[in-house]
Amino acid sequence: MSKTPIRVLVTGAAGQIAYSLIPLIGKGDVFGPDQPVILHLLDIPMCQTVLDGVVLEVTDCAYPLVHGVVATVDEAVAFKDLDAAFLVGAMPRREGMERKDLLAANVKIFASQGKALAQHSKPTVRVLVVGNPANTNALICSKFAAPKIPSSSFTAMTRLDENRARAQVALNNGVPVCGVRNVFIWGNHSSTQFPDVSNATNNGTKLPFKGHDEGLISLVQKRGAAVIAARKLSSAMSAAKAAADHMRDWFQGTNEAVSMGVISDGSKYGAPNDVIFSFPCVVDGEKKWKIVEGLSLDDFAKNRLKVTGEELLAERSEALAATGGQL
Ligand code: NAX
Repeated sequence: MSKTPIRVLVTGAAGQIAYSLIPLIGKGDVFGPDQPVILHLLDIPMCQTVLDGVVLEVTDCAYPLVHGVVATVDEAVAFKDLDAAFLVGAMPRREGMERKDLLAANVKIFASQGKALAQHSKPTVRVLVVGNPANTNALICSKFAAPKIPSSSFTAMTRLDENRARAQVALNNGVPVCGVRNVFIWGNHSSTQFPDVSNATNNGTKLPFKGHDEGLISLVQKRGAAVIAARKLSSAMSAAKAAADHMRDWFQGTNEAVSMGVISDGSKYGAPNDVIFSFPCVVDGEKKWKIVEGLSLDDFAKNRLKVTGEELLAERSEALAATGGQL
């Protein structure tokens, strides 16, 4: 018997990440080769025409698994009965914009989308925030969706950073990337993130660890800027692939540890309480993630986690201030 279609939202649907992400969803790479989807596509009114064009192309792709498309600029329509949401659309940083203005603009967007999730989506919806600042946007969104949707149903994407680091480990060791695992991103999806290769394995065998590689850490932290410098556009193909990897592992489960920005309760690895912090996670068959425990952190790593945790706390206070006392 064929499965009931699930409703999957992509926001920022007229943008460049969505243009690479929608095909991965349509082909079954995310929710499985036998899981039909109804695509919900949201963008802002200014981008309505581009959104219409995306719908023309999705239609022309004739994906067997796409059982419907709901393209809209209305949040109430976009968030109706969702099973999964990729929140990709966000306010980009404009020239001269300070971090606090950027945070305030995004708080407005993610507060509104949090309310819309609570009001219109299924209480079991799983929400992946890609739009930057992804960790803090996810936190704000979860707070406005509470208590109907648990904070554990909100995650932020650090999988692109993990994929970048895995690829570098593979290159440095002269092995194909497919066997490389246990490369983790800790903390914020920002330049304070800590790419940690100390546990890296190839085909299940531990790779030699000769101390933290500042070159690799810096390369991963600055990779987004390198792509912009070369392409004159930010990462889109790789960002979409990472978003698909993240949601696939969340929806379908994984025994392999993968990096996910998840709510921290302050009890693991010294990360602060009540921030969305990237940890190594595994996911069970019920779509429940769990932070991998028992990894050892040396002083270098502990210090990096402290720095990125402090940045997340600072972002949180600025974002909460921007809610104007609503939280
Ligand atoms: P684009 O500018 O190509 O597309 C963004 C789209 O979002 C636009 O069509 C815009 O109209 C729409 N949008 C803005 N506000 C919206 C709202 N309130 N509701 C619905 N749609 C809205 O950007 P793109 O390259 O697709 O990047 C999207 C976001 O991903 C950015 O915030 C970017 O910083 C972030 N990224 C996050 C990454 C991560 O690892 N977490 C990596 C890639 C990427 O840089």
